[in-house]
Amino acid sequence: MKLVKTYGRTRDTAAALMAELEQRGAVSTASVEKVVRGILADVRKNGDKAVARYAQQFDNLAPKASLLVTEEEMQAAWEATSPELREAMQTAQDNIRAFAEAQKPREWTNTFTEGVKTGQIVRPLGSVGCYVPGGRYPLPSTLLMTTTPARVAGVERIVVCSPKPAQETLAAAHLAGVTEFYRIGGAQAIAMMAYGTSTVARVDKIVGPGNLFVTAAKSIVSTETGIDMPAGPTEIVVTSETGDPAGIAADLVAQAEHDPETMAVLFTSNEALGRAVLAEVKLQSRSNKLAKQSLTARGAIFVTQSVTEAQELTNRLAPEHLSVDSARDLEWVENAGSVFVGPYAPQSMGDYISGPNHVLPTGRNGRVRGGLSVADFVKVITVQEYTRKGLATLGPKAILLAEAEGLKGHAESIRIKMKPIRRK
Ligand code: HSO
Ligand code: ZN
Repeated sequence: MKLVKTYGRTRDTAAALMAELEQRGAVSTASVEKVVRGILADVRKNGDKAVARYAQQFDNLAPKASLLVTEEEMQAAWEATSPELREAMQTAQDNIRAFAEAQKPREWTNTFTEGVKTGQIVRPLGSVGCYVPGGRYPLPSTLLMTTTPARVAGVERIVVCSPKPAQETLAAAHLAGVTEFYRIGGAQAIAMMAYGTSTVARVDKIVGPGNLFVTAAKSIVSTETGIDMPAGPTEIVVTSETGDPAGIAADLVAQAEHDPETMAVLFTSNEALGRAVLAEVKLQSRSNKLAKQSLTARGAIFVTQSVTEAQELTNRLAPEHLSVDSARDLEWVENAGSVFVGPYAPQSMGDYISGPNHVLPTGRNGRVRGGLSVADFVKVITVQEYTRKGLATLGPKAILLAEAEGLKGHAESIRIKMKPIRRK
């Protein structure tokens, strides 16, 4: 982890480092795009055969082994899980569900003009594919975070793909009521769900985080399949003036252990705090190899000239996770996936159990959307209904607008409906 001041002698270094961190979303998937396109094309053309070949090659699946995990396997995994862990999973699921219920888009109708009723109806997607990463760590929490809002939305078919699923992941799948689970990962899993094969039907939308290959594959298939967002390697920003160095360092080290690509940043105008966090991070990451690796590559403490500058730089990075000192800070937050407020809100609580989703926008996508939510699993369909009187009121103005655009047929379609209907 390095410490740079945004002013004085290190001003240019700080600006260059900031620019590098801002670029990372776009740059990183480009490096794997060619390989990924090859895998996608292969699966699209050769279907199950290609999928099986990649599963053997990348996930060491035995040639005859079935990709489909049976419900009995998931049940057995649940039964082999300790009662304490089962209860923790249950509590996590309850909180994720309650939060998703509260986020559900509502149906409504309103009459803004007499005789013109407008509104919206909400319908679930027909099918979704939830990607649950399995490489470095088993992530049963991600299985709950992706499937629970889908279920709350009312999605009928929920498919899960995860490479080499651990017992804990299978147990979570049982708890979530998953019935279609494939042990496959990477770009080939995304291709299978996006294009379908002769044994696996395609899905309407693919959600969930993943490594560079998965993220690149999702963005490529997004021209024909819905996706949630590019959720790539984790990012943490802490923006603090008064925080506790040990607590801040612990959050940075925690997210840094996910992936060598993790970005971990502290913005503060308080130089003493910056230096104390630097020392703490060294201490706390000593025996955490992965965390050390990512903190060396993309760990930075920016000591800023002012509090406002720290806030501006934070919004520029639009981080996946953001920790701030108090609720007053929410006023300046413009871009972030999820915000953690105060000294007693470890980011890891959000990873597991608070209720808000941990599938969050990375690579500066916090500028355009927040985390995965039940809204990602529904369509909000708009509705409009006219009475004759309503059409008589708004029709003439619409005709003027249509004529201004030179669209005669549009104008005429309104005129004709404005006349009384002749019944034969
Ligand atoms: N921090 C990750 C989610 C996660 N952490 C899962 C632990 N398990 C991305 O938000
Ligand atoms: Zn995490």
